[in-house]
Amino acid sequence: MRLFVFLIVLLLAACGDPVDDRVITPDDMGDVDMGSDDGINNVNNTNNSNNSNNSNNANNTNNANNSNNANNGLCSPNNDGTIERSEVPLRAGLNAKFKIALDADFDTAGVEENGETVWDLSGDFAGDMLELVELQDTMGAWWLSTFPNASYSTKLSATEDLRGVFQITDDALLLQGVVTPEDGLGRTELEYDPPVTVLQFPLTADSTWQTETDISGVALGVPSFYDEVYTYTAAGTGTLKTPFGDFQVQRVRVDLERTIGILTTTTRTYLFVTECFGTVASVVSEENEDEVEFTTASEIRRLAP
Ligand SMILES: [Ca+2]
Repeated sequence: MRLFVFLIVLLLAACGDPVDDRVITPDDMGDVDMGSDDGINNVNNTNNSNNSNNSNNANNTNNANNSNNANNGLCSPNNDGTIERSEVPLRAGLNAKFKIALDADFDTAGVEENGETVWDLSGDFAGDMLELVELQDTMGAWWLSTFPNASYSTKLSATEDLRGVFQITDDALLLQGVVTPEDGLGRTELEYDPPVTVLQFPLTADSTWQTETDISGVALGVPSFYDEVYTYTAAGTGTLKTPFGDFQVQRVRVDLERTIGILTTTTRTYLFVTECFGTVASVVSEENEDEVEFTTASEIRRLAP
C-alpha cells in the first residue's frame, strides 16, 4: 500500500519573489531579496540601515558577521558553516523552479575535487521535468480548521497532487500534515502528531534530530493510521552544481521509516541546504535502500533557472 510518494521531506529553495520578480544569480552570490515585508525575519533589526541598497555585500569582507541583512529583506551568505534560521527564506508567496527526474542514476557519494566533495546535478537526466514550486498562502484553504497554525502549503511531488502543510517557527520548519488541493469524499487529510521537524536551526556539521510521529486521517477518502520515524543527520559539506549555478552546501541525510500495520518501509533522502536559498536539491532513494550512499534515485530535484 503506497499512500503517496516519499517526498514530504523535501523543503524547497525559495529564491524568487513574485512581487518584484528579482532574479538572483548564485554565481556572484549577491544578496538574496527575501522581501521587505517579511515579518518572519524582522527580529533584532538594529544595524542594517546601510545595507538596504547594497547589492555588492557578498564581495565585502566586512560582512562576515552581518547576520542582520535578512532583517531588511536581504540575505548575504557568510559561508561560516552554520545555517541560521535568518539565512533561509521561508514564507508564503516565494517560489522557485526545479528540474525533476524520476528513476535516475546518481552517485550520492559525489566526487572529491581539490580536497572537497562535489555533487554535480547540473546536467540533464532522462525525462527531466521543469516544475514551479510555490509556497502558497493558507488563506481560504479548505483544511485551515484542521491546521490553524499553518504558514503555507506546497506541492510535495511532481507525480501527485498532494500538498504538504507547513508551519514556520523561530527555530524550525515543521510538517503538520498532508492534504489534497480540494475537499471532498476522495480527499486526503492526514495529520502528523507531533509535526515532523523538517529543518532545525541552526544547521551545523554536527546537527542531528529525530521525529517519531503518528499519522491519522483519511488518504484518498480511506481512513488511515500509520507511524513514521524521521531521522535527520548532517552528512558533509561541499559544492553542489545545479542548472541554476553552484552552491556551497550542507548535506542532510533523512532516513524515513514508515510502518503501516506490520509492514515497515525505509527510504533515504539527501537534502542539500545552503544559505539564502534553503534546500536547493534533494535526492530520494528507492524503497528499502540498503546503502548509505546510493546510486539509483527514485527522484532527483535541483534548482533550475
Ligand atoms: Ca551562516
